[in-house]
Amino acid sequence: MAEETLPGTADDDGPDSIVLHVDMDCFYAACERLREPELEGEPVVVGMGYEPGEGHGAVATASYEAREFGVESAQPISTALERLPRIDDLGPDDDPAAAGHYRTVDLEFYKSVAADVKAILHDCADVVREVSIDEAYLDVTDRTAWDLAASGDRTLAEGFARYVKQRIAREVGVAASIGVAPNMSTAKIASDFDKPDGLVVVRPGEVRSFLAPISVEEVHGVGPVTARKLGSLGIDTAGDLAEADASVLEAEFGSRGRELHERARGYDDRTVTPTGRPKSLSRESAFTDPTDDIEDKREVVRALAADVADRARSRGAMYRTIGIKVVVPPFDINTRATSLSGPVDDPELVESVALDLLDAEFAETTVRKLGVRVSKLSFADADQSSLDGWESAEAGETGGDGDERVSDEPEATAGDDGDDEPPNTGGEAPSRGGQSSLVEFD
Ligand code: TTP
Ligand code: MG
Repeated sequence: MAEETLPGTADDDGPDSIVLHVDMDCFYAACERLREPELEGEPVVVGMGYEPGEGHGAVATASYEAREFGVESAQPISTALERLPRIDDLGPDDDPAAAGHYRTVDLEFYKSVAADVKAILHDCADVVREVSIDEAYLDVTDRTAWDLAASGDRTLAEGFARYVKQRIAREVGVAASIGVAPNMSTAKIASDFDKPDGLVVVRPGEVRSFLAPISVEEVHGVGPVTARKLGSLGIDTAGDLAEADASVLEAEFGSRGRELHERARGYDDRTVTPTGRPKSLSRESAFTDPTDDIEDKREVVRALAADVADRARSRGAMYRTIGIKVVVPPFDINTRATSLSGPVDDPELVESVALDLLDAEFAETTVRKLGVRVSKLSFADADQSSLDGWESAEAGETGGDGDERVSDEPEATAGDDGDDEPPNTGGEAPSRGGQSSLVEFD
């Protein structure tokens, strides 16, 4: 179907992407129901500190039945208990219909359920960006299409999303809400739009009209502070934001203002970048003072090589390229790499190739920072790699040299959803929520 591309409705350099945002419904409570099916349909609160005498703690999540009583995430447990007494503490005259089941957070169990969900997601998409324990973006552009299915009223993409949802429900037993859209920020809003058990599809031509009535707080990158400021400018909905004068927004919020304006108008050119399956594994280390001493440099490269090879092995990753990075003061970044004939898992080879690359060109160079990277990864055990991906918050780790970082990430991440940060904060600082920072070589 050769539809003309209207300015502002689609990107100009290719077909519209198909992004799924998957977010599990009342996830911890859903996990508790897996092992206690009798909790199905009951108000369930998962949190800490509800035992008599404990008195403090917070709600992690509440089932939708418990939310009816005004119980919600991050609430003090004392407030939750006032609104929804614990069923075990009821007296003989109390009404059991107005009481809830309280359970203690068991993160290990929830992680294991999450790993099962993520394995399905990796199976359904080529690119999966895991955002939190119960949330991920999938790029499925190459797996389905925006075309209408044979029935005529639904897109193939919708059928694909329904399939993902059903697989999670059947194989793991927990419910997901899914948003489908041509970009990440719209998909995220869509997944939240009809929770629980939602499936909301926003087709490429519908993005702006879908967003228009939505509160600005829902727009990616708008937190409470920005929302208040926007409110004072009379901007309450994404539609208001889309129609606002870009120069006014820029004056108030800088370049971020323009970005928020774009988002509200349905533009979001971020691509889904993977977390669960890194493209490369690297580690780098800075010298306190730049050095040209070859033995000092070799020693650092050996340690970095051992570390990278070790991590590759623990993730079940084989590599076909081994490279180094050499930073010459102040910021001259040099990378060199050697390609192998096939994938290997060979720590000694990582060390010898990295040392050869160092010796060949940088034996006498004064360096500020060195790095070692393995890339062109292939994974022997996909499930293990996705499980690791859950916990990929290790970037920004500091080591003995004070500026040592680890990266499994191909790119800087966007700002966290719902946070009051600029949507495209890159840079080397790790952002909130376990996202990684830009420490990739190239
Ligand atoms: P969310 O996806 O925010 O919430 P949810 O899955 O419980 O409910 P919804 O149906 O609205 O998506 O968070 C996922 C899990 O993270 C949640 O089950 C518990 C945990 N969590 C906390 O521990 N504290 C919090 O403040 C929040 C928001 C979540
Ligand atoms: Mg959730």
